[in-house]
Amino acid sequence: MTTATTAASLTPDQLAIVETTLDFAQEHIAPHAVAWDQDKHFPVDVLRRAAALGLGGIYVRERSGGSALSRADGVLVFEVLATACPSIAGYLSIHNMVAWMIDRYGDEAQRARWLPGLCSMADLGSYCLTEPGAGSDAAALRTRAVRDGDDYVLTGVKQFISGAGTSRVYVVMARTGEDGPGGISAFIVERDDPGLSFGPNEKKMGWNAQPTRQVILDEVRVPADRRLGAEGDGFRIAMSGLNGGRLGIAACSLGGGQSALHAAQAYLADREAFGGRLLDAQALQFRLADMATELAAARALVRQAAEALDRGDPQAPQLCAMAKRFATDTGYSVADRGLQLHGGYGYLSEYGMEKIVRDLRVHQILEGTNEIMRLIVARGLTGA
Ligand code: FAD
Ligand code: 2MC
Repeated sequence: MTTATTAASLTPDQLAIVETTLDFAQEHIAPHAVAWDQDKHFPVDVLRRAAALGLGGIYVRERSGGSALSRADGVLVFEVLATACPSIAGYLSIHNMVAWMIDRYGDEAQRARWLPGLCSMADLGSYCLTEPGAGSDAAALRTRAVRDGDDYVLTGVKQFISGAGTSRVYVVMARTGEDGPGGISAFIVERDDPGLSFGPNEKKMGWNAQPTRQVILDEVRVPADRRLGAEGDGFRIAMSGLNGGRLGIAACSLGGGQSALHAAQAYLADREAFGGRLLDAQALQFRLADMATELAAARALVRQAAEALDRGDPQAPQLCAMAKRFATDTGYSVADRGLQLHGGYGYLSEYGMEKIVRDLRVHQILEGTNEIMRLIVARGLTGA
């Protein structure tokens, strides 16, 4: 949700995007978010409604059927959606990363084949990099894609895949060559390809409104035209997708934190103790002031990184890592303080606060842990 300060710096188009997305989030997501979390319900119908507003292919070119928005626009969308539910917004960010990768690195035939379904969200997308033995050290992945005539045969296991089982389109990073990042290629695998199966839906602390499963590839044979980009380019493609993905997750943390701040302020205005409103206690006002200040700082950094990515600044990967680290730590900390300000009620599910805390916790882990974000920033500083 934009504050008065950020609203002043938005273009009329961006203000319209924020307004439309906010209306959608408040009408179609917020009223159901707590129940979806409890029931572990993945609301694919609501995602398709979001796609009707252009949110299925946010960064996809218009001629490929997308909305052709910038990253600076995208972070506004994800912040607003996450005020209603960080888990739904987080999945949508991943889906958009997949759609963008196919638009950016695919050929005409691949764009024509997969983007209409992804943009309308008739088909959902998943991003498959992590493996049981390779998470932070993603370049150590062991899933193999062996060339066999006009086909590749993929074998391996992908771990923690968001949307898996429900998604139809999987961008899978697999090894076609030597050890290390240079031996990795990217492939598009479909849910119905023989040999593809899924593990059980993981039981998680948060992000319960979307499934997380293993993706198991047992000699999945795909034609060579399923390769995305050149052989050996898969790691760079995967990383370039994550630059934008990290901004999306950062923005989702801003949205979750912002809604926790609003809820805490409303709660303190309503709650009476010691002969007056809790909101009139200066100690608590100062807590709100700190929460608002930290969110504003994080929002400014996310925006700066998004603008850097939009203009192709060579420092963009470092800025995206900084923004992801800072905004996800800030969002989690603000949400936790918002819970504390609700006293015991913050701990009850029906108030929605504990859900925000649980949902935002994983943002410090996925799309590169915050330790890995520090590693990326430090490498940029030291040139190591
Ligand atoms: P590890 O790499 O084993 O790390 C363990 C700990 O060591 C961490 O604290 C880490 O920060 C630290 N560490 C590791 N290396 C270093 C280092 N060099 N310096 C300092 N600290 C270090 N992956 C996908 O590909 N697609 C998805 O859709 C997806 N969705 C996910 C959804 C959920 C709910 C979760 C929990 C994860 C998801 N992931 C997904 C995986 C996620 O990206 C990884 O969990 C993450 O990258 C960390 O990898 P790991 O779990 O193997 O931890
Ligand atoms: N943007 C563009 N290119 C990048 C890049 C980035 N952010 N990061 C690396 N590259 C390029 C790099 O420039 C190099 O290219 P070239 O060969 O042309 O020189 C190549 O990729 C190899 O990079 P490194 O030498 O830096 O590779 P290394 O193995 O040392 O470390 C590291 C890379 C640690 C930064 C990477 O493995 C990483 O980001 N790990 C975290 C994994 C991760 O984020 N997983 C998220 C899974 S998805 C998820 O969680 C979801 C919820 C969807």
